[in-house]
Amino acid sequence: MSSKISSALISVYYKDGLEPLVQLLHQQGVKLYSTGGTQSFIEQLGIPVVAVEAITGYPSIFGGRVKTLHPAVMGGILYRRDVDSDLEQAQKHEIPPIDMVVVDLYPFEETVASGASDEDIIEKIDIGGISLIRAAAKNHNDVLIVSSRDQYADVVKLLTEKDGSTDLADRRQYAGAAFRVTSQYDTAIQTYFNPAPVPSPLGRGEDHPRTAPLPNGEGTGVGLRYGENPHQQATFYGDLDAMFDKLHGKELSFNNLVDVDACVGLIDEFSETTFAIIKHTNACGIASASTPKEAYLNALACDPVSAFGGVVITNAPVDLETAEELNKLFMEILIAPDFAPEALDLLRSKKNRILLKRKPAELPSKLVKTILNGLLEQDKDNQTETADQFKTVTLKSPTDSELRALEFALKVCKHTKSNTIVLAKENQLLASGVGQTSRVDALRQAIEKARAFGFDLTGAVMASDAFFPFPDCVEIAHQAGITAVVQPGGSIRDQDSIDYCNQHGLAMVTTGVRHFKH
Ligand code: 93A
Repeated sequence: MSSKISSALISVYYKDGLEPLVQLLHQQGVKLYSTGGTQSFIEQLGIPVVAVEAITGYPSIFGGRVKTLHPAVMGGILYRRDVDSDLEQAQKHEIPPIDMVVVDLYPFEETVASGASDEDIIEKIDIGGISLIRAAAKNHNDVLIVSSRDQYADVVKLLTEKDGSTDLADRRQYAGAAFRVTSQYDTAIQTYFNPAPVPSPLGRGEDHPRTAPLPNGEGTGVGLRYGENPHQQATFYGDLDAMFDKLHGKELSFNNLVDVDACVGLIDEFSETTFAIIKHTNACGIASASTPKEAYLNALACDPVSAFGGVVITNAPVDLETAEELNKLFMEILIAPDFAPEALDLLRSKKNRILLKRKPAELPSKLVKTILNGLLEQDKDNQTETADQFKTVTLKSPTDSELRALEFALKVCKHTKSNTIVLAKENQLLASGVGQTSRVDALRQAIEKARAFGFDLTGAVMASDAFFPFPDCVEIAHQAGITAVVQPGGSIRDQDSIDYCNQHGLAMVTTGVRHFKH
């Protein structure tokens, strides 16, 4: 139903951008009502405007807290133009119709962000404006609500095109936008009144607990110092306290948390005593051994250069002799299920090093990431293939030692960015090629790295996250001394790689399971 606007109430905090709308309404013969500051602004434009007090018969009182909160104003917006008794009552109480409402609310969030006092913030909780918006949106059958400065240009276009009238569909659309405005406004207020508890071990210090509502509107997150880079804001949503006790060190950063996540996923593949060192979510060292010290030293030996500033994780309690070795490394974080008291004393000697004691907590089985204007959800890659599931496809079978090395390499491979090739010997990573656009590049990178750190690849094994499209990888691997290979298989040219292995005495097993990680 098209209806012509004959009167409008305008009450806006920021006046900028308002002029073209006011000019148009004036040209279209709309009677304008307004509140103090807005009224002055309109008068300065030389446009006639009636003070809202002329409707209410009341001045603005209590420092402006009550300006438009009056039955004559709310009634003028809310009465139903098609209900006889409403029309009669409006007439009886001399309530003039208000067909359009334009509001720009007190800037609550902006005031909070400015670091204003509690008193000033409370004063910026808009009551009258929000009531005007809700009333007009409720009665969108008869009234057009403009609830944001962002809408001025569109409203000018609409009223120009329709010569000062609107359709019910237009008004309903603006009502929907209005309820979004009021909802977000109230969410900001409730967030201010109910800040998220600051998680003691891992969250921000008490200095500035910036909080944000969860994307689904429930609960709150914890503000981090910044995101992946200092110019990016960031928030963590979740309960780290359930996973770790922080025993020492500074606040965890966004990148720390991402690496901690990668570490936890990797170490959980291993039941024997294992140490892993992570840089940018990939393992730059990992080894299993009979003692924690040996496991750590073997992990470090893989790439002591990258280990600098890394995140270290173990599945074994840290004893003093291991702590003495660990203490020589500059690391961001050390995660362990437990620490011997003397080990903890020693490791605490470095001020910024973060020490996390891991608790036995269940992790979600799903993984979510945002893409484009939505999100993707998938099961986590919780499948790990063991030697008894390997299918030997070459004439030669891997030796027992090679089988154990292949199992080890495959576990690491699963947790390394694709495309990846992982080179290992029994219980120790030798090198990996990480996040390459070609598998051959990943292999070449791995071989070069292993040699740079003094490893002889003779008798080493290779794991690939996906199949070999051509036999070039097995050829390069063989030339480097590698003797056994694990890969998913499934390429139409599998046989070319198998033939090469058979001709040169390599053992190859397939798993049938790809482990891309992006
Ligand atoms: O303090 S209020 O909550 N009480 C009111 O009755 C009221 N009516 C409008 N604030 C009220 N407003 C707000 O005043 C509007 O939302 C707008 O932000 C502002 C415009 O005031 P002025 O026209 O005096 O600059």
